[in-house]
Amino acid sequence: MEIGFTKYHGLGNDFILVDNRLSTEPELTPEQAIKLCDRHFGVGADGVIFALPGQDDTDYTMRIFNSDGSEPEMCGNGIRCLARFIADLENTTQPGSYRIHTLAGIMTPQLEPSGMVTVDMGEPRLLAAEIPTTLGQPDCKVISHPLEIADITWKVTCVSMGNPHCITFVEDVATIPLEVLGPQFETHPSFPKKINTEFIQVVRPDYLKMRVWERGAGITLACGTGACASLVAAVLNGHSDRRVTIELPGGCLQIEWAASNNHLYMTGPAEKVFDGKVKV
Ligand code: ZDP
Repeated sequence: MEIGFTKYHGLGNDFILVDNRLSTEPELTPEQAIKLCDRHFGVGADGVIFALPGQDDTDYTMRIFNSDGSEPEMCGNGIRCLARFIADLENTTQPGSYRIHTLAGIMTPQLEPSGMVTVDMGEPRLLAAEIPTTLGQPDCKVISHPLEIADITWKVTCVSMGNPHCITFVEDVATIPLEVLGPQFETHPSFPKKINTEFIQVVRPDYLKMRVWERGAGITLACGTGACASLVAAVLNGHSDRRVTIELPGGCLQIEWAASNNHLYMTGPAEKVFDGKVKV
């Protein structure tokens, strides 16, 4: 079988987008997604995203497989790419917004006249049981909590943006051996659904630097849900303002945690790379 796809990226966090509007089930299996994401034997991507028909009064449903075939609840850079993909499918250049059903609830990406995409990412979840993590008490927040990994006691803050994140503040993100630490955080028994791991350097209260090891995908150049979770962690620890620029290896995202409604708003680019067809 041959399948059509379009490759997009948000700050180098890259995805294979599939027009899945004719079926309510993804047109690829997780095994096929693993093969297509392979950078040597496939198309190459951090994940595969399906644009499915909407449900519960939404315009579209988004599903995503990580490059290891696991299915996360949400994907921040991915949903910006999905919004751009839908606008391309609908053949519209009008700035507009979409209501997208995800496993983490309804998200609303908005195409800006500038070409950027702003997404209402909803509210963060902070209780240990909601992350989920076994650190601390189930009904308490996990803020600057000790966690021993690789013979170091890290002070971690946990935030769910629908998917789970563990954030650690460090002096200098450049010196963190991410490929060594990432897998140990990801699979630590304190995180029953595994974890996305962010290291954050506070440059100024309005400017953070971030490096990320993603659950199911490893080192990526950017992570939108991770950037949102990291802002929440920075505010909870008294390190930053509620509106920041976050610099990732692939570029910058603007993130705001609105005091008025507790929602996170993420603004960043989403760019088409190419269309293709591939045998699966
Ligand atoms: O939670 C997970 O398993 C993540 N790997 C999902 C992907 C997150 C993403 N990088 C983002 O931008 O939020 C797409």
